[in-house]
Amino acid sequence: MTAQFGAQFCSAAPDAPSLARLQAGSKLPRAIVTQILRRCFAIQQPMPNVRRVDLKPGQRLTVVGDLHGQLADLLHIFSQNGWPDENSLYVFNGDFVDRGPCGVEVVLALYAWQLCLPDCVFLNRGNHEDMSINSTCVT
Ligand SMILES: [Mn+2]
Repeated sequence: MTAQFGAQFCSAAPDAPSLARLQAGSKLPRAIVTQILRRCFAIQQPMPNVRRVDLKPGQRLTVVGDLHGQLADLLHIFSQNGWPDENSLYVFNGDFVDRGPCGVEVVLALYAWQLCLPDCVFLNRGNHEDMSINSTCVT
């Protein structure tokens, strides 16, 4: 998975596995979804429960919370604030899913970015990423 995968994933490029296509009702190829989930599990499993974010000079940090399946909101934030990179770190404070219509797409986009830039994209699990909550949440 290349460092550009996250941007490609979120772009509207015709040859990219893009979220814009997902929004239009297309499905991602199973192989891509499986690859994202497996690779993300592999890098997340050894991570500590609490990850410290130390900003270096020139770096900025954006904290995003409660996306709740709102893919349009995530893409709007990226369009206004820029893609994550080594000078623009993001912390996503949980509640990625439930309530909104695109929880799977939001999670896959966040995972894709974390895979590409694990030291720039931080994901904190919210209570809606707990089985007991999201198995009972009605949208
Ligand atoms: Mn919430």
